[in-house]
Amino acid sequence: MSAFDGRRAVVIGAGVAGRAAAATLAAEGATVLVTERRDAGAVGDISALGSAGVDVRTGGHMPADLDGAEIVVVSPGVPPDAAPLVWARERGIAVWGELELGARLARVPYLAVTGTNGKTTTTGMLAACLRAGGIDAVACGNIGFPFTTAVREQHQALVVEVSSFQLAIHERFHPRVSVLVNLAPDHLDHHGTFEAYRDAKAAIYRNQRDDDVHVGNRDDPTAAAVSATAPCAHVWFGAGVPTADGPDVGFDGDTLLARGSDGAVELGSIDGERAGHRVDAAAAAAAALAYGVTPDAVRDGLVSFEPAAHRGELVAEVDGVRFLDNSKATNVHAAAAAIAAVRDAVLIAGGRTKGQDLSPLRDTAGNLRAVVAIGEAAPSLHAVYGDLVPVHDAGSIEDAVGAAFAASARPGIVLLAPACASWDQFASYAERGDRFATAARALVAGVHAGG
Ligand code: UMA
Repeated sequence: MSAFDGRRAVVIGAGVAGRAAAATLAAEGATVLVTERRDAGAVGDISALGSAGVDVRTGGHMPADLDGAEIVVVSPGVPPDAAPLVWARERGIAVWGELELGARLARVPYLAVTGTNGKTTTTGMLAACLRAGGIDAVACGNIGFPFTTAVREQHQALVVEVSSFQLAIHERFHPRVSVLVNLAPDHLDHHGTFEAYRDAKAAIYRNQRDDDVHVGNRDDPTAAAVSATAPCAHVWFGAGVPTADGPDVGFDGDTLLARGSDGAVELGSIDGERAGHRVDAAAAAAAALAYGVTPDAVRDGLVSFEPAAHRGELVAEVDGVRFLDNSKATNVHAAAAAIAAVRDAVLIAGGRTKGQDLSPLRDTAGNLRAVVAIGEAAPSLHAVYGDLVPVHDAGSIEDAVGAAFAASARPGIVLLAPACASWDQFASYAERGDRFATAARALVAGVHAGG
């Protein structure tokens, strides 16, 4: 009998995480209600929940939704002060996130990856290294495949990408190996302060003990300070050559190396398309080795890994103008890294700032010939760049593509690196990137027609 048999659970939010949590709770024998702020028409097809015996109430939250509830499971993006969470706390009902539910159901060891940027690539690379080492491992969590679904499948290990939203409210999440890839301000509208965001990230290792491992970034002082206090063994990665005084995993030129008892062990070359993922590769390799995967398997895993979409890929080339989609650059740190890799480019940026200060982007103006501003952040982008490069406004991503194409050199680069969340204009960064790519490809017709 499951610990959830006959218990009444309420899930807040009918997005990806909420649906997964509801289906898992129902499969574990709980009586489940999903309550969703949006109207039914906006939520999409939820018939699968009905088939699984889950009740769904759309169009807003009401105190009566919580009647009889023993557990409230909250979707990661629901603000901490949202009304249903306040009601639950007032009534003394336990509020869990998906990490808590997943941790209570996990039957196999799991590794966890967090950080401000590069989480998804590191998670994918780490899972690929484990699989190359003969371990049936799956990447899950914030990456888009919910942890609460993955725990019910048959695997030997899980590699969980965890966000600050998820980490902020767990109690029992206990990874064997945890990774903090890097740390810079993000999601300040959700957490309130950078300190609260940082503390949420630090919660990744809260339950780790002596025989667990935390992997930290030696070259990121903010992240390293957080990593240093992990209550378990440490492994460090960095850009330098691994030595007794340097990182345990690092680089000599493009060659990734790990410090071994008989000198350095080669883990392959991180060059070509992978050159933008050096930090992620070093972090993933360090975590895989810490989990017991052999250097040969790490090398094979890194070679087999295919980076996911919206992380700087070339999506169209029109009249000598290359369109690069880095829609996943949803904060200043990620956008600045993407802009640093281009010259004389037109930047498309903007969206919801999430409380970030965009002014550090001023340092990137030397790599740009123009900026096209979209979404809520447009006034802030004028303030950041207005006295340095021309800034144009666009009401939609399609208009932005047209304006950027017009402003670009021939040959030239148009870079989508928004530095902001997509949520003011799109359902997700993926939708924003897809529409950017579609609009860029559509320019071909116009160019051939002489437009
Ligand atoms: N909602 C309510 N009441 C509220 C607030 C929201 O009902 O008061 C509803 C919304 O109307 C919506 C649902 O809750 O229907 C949205 O839930 P959500 O924002 O938690 O999104 P999900 O679709 O469940 O996706 C979440 C993660 N999203 C966020 O953390 C914002 C996904 O990460 C993740 O892949 C998925 O769970 C599976 O675990 C995305 C993300 O952008 C990729 N993450 C952020 C990031 O990476 O920076 C943290």
